Amino acid sequence: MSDKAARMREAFRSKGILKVVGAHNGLGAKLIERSGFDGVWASGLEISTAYGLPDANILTMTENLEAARAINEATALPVICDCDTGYGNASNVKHMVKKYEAAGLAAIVIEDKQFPKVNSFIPGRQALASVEEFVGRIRAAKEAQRNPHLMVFARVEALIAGWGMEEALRRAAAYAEAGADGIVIHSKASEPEEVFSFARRWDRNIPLVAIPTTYYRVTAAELERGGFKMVIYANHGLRASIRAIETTLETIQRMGTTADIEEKVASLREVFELQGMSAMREDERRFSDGANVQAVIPAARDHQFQPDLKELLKDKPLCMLEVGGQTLLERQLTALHSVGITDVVVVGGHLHEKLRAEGARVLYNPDYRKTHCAHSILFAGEQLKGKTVILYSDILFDRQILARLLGSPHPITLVIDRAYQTLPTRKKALDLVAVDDPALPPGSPRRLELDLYKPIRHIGKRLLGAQPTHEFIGMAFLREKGLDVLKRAWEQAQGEYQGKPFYEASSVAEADFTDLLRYLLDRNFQVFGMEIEHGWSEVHSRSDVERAEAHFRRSASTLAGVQAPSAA
Ligand code: SPV
Ligand code: MG
Repeated sequence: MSDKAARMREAFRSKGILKVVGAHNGLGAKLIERSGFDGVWASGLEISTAYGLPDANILTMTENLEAARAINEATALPVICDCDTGYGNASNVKHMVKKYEAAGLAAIVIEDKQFPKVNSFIPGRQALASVEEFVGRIRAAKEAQRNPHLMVFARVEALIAGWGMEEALRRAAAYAEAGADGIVIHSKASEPEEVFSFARRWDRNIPLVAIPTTYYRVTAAELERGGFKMVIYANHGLRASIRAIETTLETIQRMGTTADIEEKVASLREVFELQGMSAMREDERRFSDGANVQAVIPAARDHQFQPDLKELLKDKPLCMLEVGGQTLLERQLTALHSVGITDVVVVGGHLHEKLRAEGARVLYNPDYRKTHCAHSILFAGEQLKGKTVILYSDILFDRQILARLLGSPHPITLVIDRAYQTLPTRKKALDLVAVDDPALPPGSPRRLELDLYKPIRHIGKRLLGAQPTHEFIGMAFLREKGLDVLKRAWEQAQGEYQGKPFYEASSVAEADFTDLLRYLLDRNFQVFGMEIEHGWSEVHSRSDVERAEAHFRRSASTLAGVQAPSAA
């Protein structure tokens, strides 16, 4: 039953007394739902107060409807709407019912006073409508409704206006006769006796509702025993929040700091939870480019051959190295998550027992000493399916690069950096790339199209006979076809190159990913490079670590801790 009106009718039949609490916005509704109540009262008093205005029909029907709509949309609970007098005569009521019903509200309550009304607890000015005229409003409401489940409650104000019990009963009976689905009998007495005596004499088979604002000692169980089917705690959320806000403000003013109240107020985490932030993040993940993409991080290698990291890496693999308070792997996982990639396989080897990869699967390549990167990537074997990101475990990078990479239409795309040519010479043998499209000579006209993806001609540590144009950064994106081709190539190469060197590797087992890519290029399979300029760093030396640390310090101070730095 998705219709809240239908569900509420059902609840009246199947449950004991329904407990309903007043709200003026979606937040109130959520808190009420979280506390296990049966419904939300879209209270005129609360909504007026939230605007800082008297509860006296100052707000228009549209404004009250907007508030009720926001309340309704924030909760799965049925919302019972305080519609005051119905904003005029029977014609106004008809229009109003159409609008409230269309907004999916479960019930409306109209009171038998004259428009403009004032709140029932304001002495004087509680002028009642004539019974006949109000009966017209009820009949108009019932005639206007299209959803047979929508409940129309008549609220009897005779006790409030001081017209006595007989008048209250006479009116309630007339409204029931006119088709009202329930009666709210309102009272400003400090004891419940008045409403109990009404209920004792009530002989119709439609539910009675109490609003025990002034006779607050009464319990829900007593009201239930007295014949009531619903109790509305009309304004207690509002009143509680006024007091809590005031106390907080007074403390801040007096202390000149929020230090004393930090522990007493709701945490931002709780606030985000109430907003539905985690559900939103989950949606973003599901609908993002990265949904259905997996990642493989080969992290099996012993990087202790990097001399100035020897000390730092004596008891952990490189991906567990902390840079700026987080390990390389944590930073990579955060970047992957930020583009929606949550299916991550980390292939460990050297000191794999020290791998901590929260939310990722860790595979152990026991042959890590005798094998190399290509083996580690393809070691994931059967577990590799569909779109796949390959990410070397020794790089930090701007997550925008990763986000852009996922947009590549090509079967295999490598991220290639053209800035490498301008960098000081590095000791390590680099993964070099040559593409057809060299840098533009000075004086070239501006190009409109950005040739983001460039066909790769050569790749390797040495490019025999070709001028390197880029460096492969250790990040690649394989679409389904690219992954299939890579897997098949790996199998073929095992047979073809058994016992022989494989490009720059002394055997296939020791092949680097670039050797395997070369094998593909030699078989005329087109691999593309996505060009970048800077925005990443390998971590192979103490100076790499220091530069990265400085970067994270700078980003943290620029962003003043509001947002995570963008480099992974
Ligand atoms: C409201 O909450 O606006 C009500 C209930 O109408 S009472 O304030 O008790 O009249
Ligand atoms: Mg009201």
